[in-house]
Amino acid sequence: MNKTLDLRKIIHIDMDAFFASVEQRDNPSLKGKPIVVGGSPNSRGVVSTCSYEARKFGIHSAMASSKAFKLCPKAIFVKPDFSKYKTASDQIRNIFKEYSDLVEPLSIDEAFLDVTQNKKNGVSATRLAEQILLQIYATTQLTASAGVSYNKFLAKVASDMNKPNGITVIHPSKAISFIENLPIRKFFGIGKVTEKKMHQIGILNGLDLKRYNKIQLISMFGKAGEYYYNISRGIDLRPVNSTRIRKSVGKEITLQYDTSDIVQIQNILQTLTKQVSEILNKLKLTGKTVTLKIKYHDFKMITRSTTSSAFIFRLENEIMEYISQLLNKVQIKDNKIRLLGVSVSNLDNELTELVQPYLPFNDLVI
Ligand code: DCP
Ligand code: CA
Ligand code: CA
Repeated sequence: MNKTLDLRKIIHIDMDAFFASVEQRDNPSLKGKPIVVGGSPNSRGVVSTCSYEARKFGIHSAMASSKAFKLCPKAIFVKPDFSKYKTASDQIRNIFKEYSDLVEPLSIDEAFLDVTQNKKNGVSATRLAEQILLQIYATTQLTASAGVSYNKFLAKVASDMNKPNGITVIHPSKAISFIENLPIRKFFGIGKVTEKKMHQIGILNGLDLKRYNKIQLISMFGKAGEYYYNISRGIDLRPVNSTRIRKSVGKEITLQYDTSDIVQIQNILQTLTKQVSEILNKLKLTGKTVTLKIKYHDFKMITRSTTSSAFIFRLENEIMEYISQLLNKVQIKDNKIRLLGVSVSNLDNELTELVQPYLPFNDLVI
């Protein structure tokens, strides 16, 4: 594709306050009120999301529920019901497929659509986005927002500009000035850590970012530097991928109480290993690499891996044998553990298996 002449039409759709909106839809007494979906405030639970009414109090995803309660004591706390969210997620994906064959779900509540070639000939991308939002509402009674532009980066950033129930179009002629004025915090693909690093060296917006050349950015940020260089110039040639390949299978869990009890730790790892093995079996996958993840009481996180030369990891016992060896090599005694994870990667698939949407089960407690 010609770098300077990217003539695609990309739409990014993202549901508004997704879990919270589903709960308000299904229980009208919650409508118009500050509600928090997630763990209860008197456990170690976290906020999955909250209604827009609750956001006014400063509550947001991944915040401790106890803190959310302090910010807004009158907020109503609702336990997540993942089966309802999955149903709505499937419904919106079916709608997307009516518009294009090139649909890439990015998580449970959002997707990219490449509508350069679409199934509703002769209609502009903006009109298509309007139709999709209307159809989502008619089918699910939920609202979504859309971003329309010529690449994924711009479409994704745009969908967030006019929430809820809004459409933002970034025309190619406006893209450069839009990016120049965009705060780094809003850049899709720049996480909190990188944002902080950029702020420290005075990169606050797209224009600041553009002042650095490619070599400087790569020396500061590694491979991602090239991506930053390109997006600051409105260039993002990543295709919309309707067939992403699964890269790993993993399970992790936050413990209800931090522990250094080795027997308890082994039991939990056995349970996680069993779950991972079941998924591998179901998908008929084997892997070469086993990884143990540990987060300590002080939030320090480590991962330890073993890679075999062959695809040998599918069965529970085989995976567990290596997990136990990895566990033997890590320090536990003086630092209690708050989270454990097991994953198998380097999979043998050439499958066109869709990546399962990541469901943040941080709140799972055993
Ligand atoms: N989610 C979660 N834990 C997180 C982030 C999100 O459980 N740390 C869940 C709850 C959200 C859903 O994923 O409803 C979608 O996440 P979004 O980031 O798209 O947030 P929302 O849809 O809730 O709000 P917005 O309207 O800002 O998109
Ligand atoms: Ca959303
Ligand atoms: Ca989302």
